[in-house]
Amino acid sequence: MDKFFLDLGTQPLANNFQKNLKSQSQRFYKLKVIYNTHNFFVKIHKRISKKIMFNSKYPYRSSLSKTFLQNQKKLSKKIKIFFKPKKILEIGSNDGSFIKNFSTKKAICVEPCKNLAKITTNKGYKTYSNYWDTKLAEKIKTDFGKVDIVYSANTITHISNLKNVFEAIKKLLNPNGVIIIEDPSLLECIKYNSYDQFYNEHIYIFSLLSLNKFLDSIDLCIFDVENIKTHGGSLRYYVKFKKNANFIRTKNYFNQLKNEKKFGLNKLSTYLKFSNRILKSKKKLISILESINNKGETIIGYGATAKSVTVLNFCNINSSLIKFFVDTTPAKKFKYIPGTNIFIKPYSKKLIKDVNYIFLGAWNFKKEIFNKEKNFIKRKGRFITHIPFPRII
Ligand code: DWN
Repeated sequence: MDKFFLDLGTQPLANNFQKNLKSQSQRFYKLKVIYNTHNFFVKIHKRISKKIMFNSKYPYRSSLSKTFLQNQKKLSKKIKIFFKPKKILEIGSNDGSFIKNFSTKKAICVEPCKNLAKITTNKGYKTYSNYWDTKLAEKIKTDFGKVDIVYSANTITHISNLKNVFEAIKKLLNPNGVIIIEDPSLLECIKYNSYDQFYNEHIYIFSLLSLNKFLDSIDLCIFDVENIKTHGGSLRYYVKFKKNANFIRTKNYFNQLKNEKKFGLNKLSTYLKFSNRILKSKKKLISILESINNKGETIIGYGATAKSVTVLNFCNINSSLIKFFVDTTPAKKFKYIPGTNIFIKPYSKKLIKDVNYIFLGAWNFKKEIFNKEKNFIKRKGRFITHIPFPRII
């Protein structure tokens, strides 16, 4: 049974960055989060058409973070050593941050956003600029035959029809093949109050509990999981056909399942408590920002993430509290954060030179950013974060 537990108000599309404020009168959608007591899935209640969200204007570029690139390089090495794939397919290849670790002869990309698909095509990778479904899987099978590894990071949670997603993968995967999926971890999200993982693109936030039950019902089996640090705490799932006897369930798998149950991811009360914490987090963040502004200090934001859009719109934060954001993404510069009047300036050290307070929009890259901004920290500049609770660091 579906149970509402969190109301994040009305939200614009998290990646709909606009050049002028007039077009900020864009559509807003109610954002409510649901827990299903039967299948343990946590999902948002309203689905927006994929064509509206993922099109040729999609700005997010996965190669812009060093941390992410390093993680993907490390995983690629592991895949080559352990699984020795002859053919690998990536669903949601973005700008090729992962696939670039594989030869163009072995790798196939699927990326519906044409602006991104163009990047991997230009690098010589066969890239299908289509939405992932059974029809596309059939086409790829005809063109290339079956594959040994299907990899997908931060994509499957964005697709509404999970049954179709996995039926499509099953069509294309060799009987001894492996599916590797990584997405934000529900356990980390609930533990660390990262309510900003919920936005229109993130239809689901997976747990091992929910995905396990679902995949089991369609003859697939998760045999291993890894807790990884990307995107504020993600889970990497290793999945095989049930009939494939090559892999057995690991200690990590059982530990994760135990931890999720121990934390209460299978209980509605856990989500209701989380929702209460989020209401407190909202009040506290506003009061911190207001008190700094009242002292006549300026606050700027760092990293115009999709997550920030949820926070800023949920907390009604505008440019009177955070003057502007800096961001390295080319397609976000000189635009406004969706739903707000906060402008995004292209990142430069100069912009940070004279401010004393920075709101960490990209809190998931805290380590990388702290490393980059050693001078700011040295001169006693302070960061503001809302994760795991609002505070000045
Ligand atoms: O699932 C999704 C994830 C993977 O990416 C998508 N639906 C949308 C997007 O979410 P996000 O925008 O919250 O992702 P990030 O990776 O947390 O975004 C980081 C942002 O911060 C980028 O706009 C780049 C920016 N940044 C920066 O300006 N300087 C990041 C770093 C590390 C920096 O040093």
